[in-house]
Amino acid sequence: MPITITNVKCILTAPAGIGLAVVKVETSDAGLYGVGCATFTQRLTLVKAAVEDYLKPLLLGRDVARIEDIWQLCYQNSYWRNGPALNNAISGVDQALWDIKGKLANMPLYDLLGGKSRDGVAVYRHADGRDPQEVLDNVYRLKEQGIMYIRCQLGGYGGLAKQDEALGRRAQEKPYNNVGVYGGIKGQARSPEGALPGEYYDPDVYVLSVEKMFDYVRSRIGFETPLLHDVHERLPPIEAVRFAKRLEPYRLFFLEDALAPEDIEWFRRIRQHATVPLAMGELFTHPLEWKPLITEQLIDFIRVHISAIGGITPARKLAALCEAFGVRTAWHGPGDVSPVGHAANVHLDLHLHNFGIQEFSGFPDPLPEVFPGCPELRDGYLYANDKPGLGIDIDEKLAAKYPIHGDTGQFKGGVIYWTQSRLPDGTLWRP
Ligand code: GCO
Ligand code: MG
Repeated sequence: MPITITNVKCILTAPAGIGLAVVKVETSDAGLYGVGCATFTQRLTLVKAAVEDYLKPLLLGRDVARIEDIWQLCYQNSYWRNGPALNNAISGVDQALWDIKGKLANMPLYDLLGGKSRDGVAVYRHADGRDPQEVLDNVYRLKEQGIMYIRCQLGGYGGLAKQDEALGRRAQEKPYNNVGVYGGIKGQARSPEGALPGEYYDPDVYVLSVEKMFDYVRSRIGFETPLLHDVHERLPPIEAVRFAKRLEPYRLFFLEDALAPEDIEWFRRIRQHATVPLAMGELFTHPLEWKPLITEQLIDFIRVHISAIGGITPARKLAALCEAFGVRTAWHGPGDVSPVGHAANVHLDLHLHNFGIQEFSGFPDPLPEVFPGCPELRDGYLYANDKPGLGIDIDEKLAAKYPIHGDTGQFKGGVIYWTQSRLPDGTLWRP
């Protein structure tokens, strides 16, 4: 008698101030359930509706064992497909079904997938700062914690902020990434009279200051510490080509999101002019975005947000495609991946031969309390516990104490600010 799905629900919670979405799939076997990450923090209630209004009626009564069939069913059921909201909803179900399968097999997911290829997952963490010295201070701080790979950002992503009375906040004083300044170095953008509110930045100031920052850091720590940088799609394509070339002397481990998904054909130009290893993918939702980059070896690390491509089922297939072309994994691992999603990252990282590196944003309190079983970080490596499935749970009662709402750091009353990035003349530029 198959074990069947009896309930599918999407829990929204913001214990550490960033909105998270976790799907719980309950079954006909009393007490047996699975959890999965569905976190698209900018549109959480959309994901919840997709799960509870559409996937739940589709899935009730179906056999929990049929993960592949259920994934394909959810994927094509909406006819239009490959968008972030629906993919995240599917991911929540998919990860929960893998969690259930591990529990039934009494195996941690990494074992179910074929066992460990390594015993710990090397991570990179973020060193941010308002000036090169502050970045350097944070590099030293992370090295003292045993972190071996370090992403360096000068004032968040690319930009700089402009005080914004209309939006009632001083973005540049808002801490971001826990160490940096949200929106970057203030006071260097000029904008015309009457310019609209937004997170202003100047691409020229950005590239010139980051080049100086790496020169400053490298000249003081040498070249033994692998450093990374995230462009976050903030440059016109030709400027990204020039920037990649200019960063070659600083021997980066990788340069991330040098281009926006809309400009991926420019990776061919970057490859022609620069040898810096390239990482891309956190914004991807459609296979046609990653296929050419992998099959033409235009990138070196795939950076997808696993729930944004539909979960563990597609991630395994993507990793296999990457292995055939010498591309390694570097799954997206920011604060807007739930601890359940981080656990899924780590199980895949432990198993996959072509693992590259794992981004890790940390589990600030009270996340470990709301999500018992979080992977543990020790001396630069993440470790999953050996419990069956994903090895993590959600305490629903505790989660309910941290409702998502306007001022959870990313938006007020549903309006997100940090993605309202503008060039000095006020032109909106992708965030
Ligand atoms: C990263 C990402 C994030 C994103 C965030 C969007 O490299 O971790 O760029 O910082 O900006 O996940 O919601
Ligand atoms: Mg990024």
